Amino acid sequence: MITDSLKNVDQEIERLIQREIYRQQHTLVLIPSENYASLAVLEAQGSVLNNKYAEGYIGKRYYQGCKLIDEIEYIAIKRAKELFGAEYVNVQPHSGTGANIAVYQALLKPGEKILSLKLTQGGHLSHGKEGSLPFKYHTIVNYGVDRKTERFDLDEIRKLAKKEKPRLIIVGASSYPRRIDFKPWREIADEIGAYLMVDAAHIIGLIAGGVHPDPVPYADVVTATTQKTLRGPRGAFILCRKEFASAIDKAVFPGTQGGPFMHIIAAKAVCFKEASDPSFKDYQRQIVANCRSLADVLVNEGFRLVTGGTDNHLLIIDLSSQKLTGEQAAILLEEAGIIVNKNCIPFDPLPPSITSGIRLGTPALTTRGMKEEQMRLIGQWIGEVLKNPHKKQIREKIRTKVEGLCRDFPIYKGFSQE
Ligand code: DSN
Repeated sequence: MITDSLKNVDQEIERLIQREIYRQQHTLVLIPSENYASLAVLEAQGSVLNNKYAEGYIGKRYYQGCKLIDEIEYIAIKRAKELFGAEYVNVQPHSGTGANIAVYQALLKPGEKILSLKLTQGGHLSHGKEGSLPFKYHTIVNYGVDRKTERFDLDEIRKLAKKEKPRLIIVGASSYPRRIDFKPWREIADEIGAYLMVDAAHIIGLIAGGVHPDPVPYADVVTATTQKTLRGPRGAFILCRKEFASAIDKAVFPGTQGGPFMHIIAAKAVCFKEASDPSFKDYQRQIVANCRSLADVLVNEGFRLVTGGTDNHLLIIDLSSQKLTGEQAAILLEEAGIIVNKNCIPFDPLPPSITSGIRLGTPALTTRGMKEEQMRLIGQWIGEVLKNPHKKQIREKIRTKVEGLCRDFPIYKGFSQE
């Protein structure tokens, strides 16, 4: 049985994977945290490295048979260090949330305070939302964005930091469409003697491509995922100053994880190699150019964007004046083959399960090779669908156009196009 193909062993799952290939190929993915990993990344991820246990770190494993595993982890670390200019790297975290929890464990004592961005104004669950692990073990204080500009107001954040005196300040967001300069955040952290952690999960590819300010010179610790703008496997890594290396390593293993996923670490190494290629900079530049172009079309179509636009890979449409909720808009767009997610706007009167906004991003479309010309089309289609919520025939018409565009920009050449 172990040499048989998936098709022979489990047709139910194989069929669903085939259908998912079809879905990915024939829809336009505008979820800013999604992307298409290369076949090389997928190959490493699906390799026999899956079979190996390697608890511990290079040269200090709790299992035999780890010589090649050590080489793979060494290469992944070396490439990440070079790519980001970091003093120290841990490539073992299974996920972004896991990496963040490991940082809290490494830097904080139970009860110590964290200052982070409010979830409903762009933050992330793992930055201390009620019900999360950090919420249970730490005091969480949130900053938000300015009501008028919808951007960070550093004077207000400095005042809050001085009043609350957190031990850790987290900068990082899941839905903040503007560039973040990390220097003033470092200054605020220094003024109150706090650690500065940057959660760069969303923007890490932009940072690697040189199209977003670099947090590494300013942060004590940077966490990031590999599957988003970095276009690698699902997983995470931590960059830190040398002085935190041992605490971070211990917090990842055995603090919060057991055996590392060596097939994923190999795929991370491939992803870091791909991100070091000069063409990756072009890719990142195009992500940002595409997002600006999409924003311009949407504004021309009459939509209000949170902060008025974008500097990075994502934007948020405020639908309050369209009399549509984010949930309704996301469902309507999916019917037309356009995949987005509902998202709170700052000071949203609606709960996160409904929302007044949708979040759109361009990393996946840009991987398909789409440029400004396609963004203009897609922006107009989004406008047509959202301005005609009661017209099913419009969604059907757009769906046909979407499929045509998808055929012109295949994701994986040679994969089933049916
Ligand atoms: N769930 C991710 C996102 O979509 O932004 C963050 O982890």
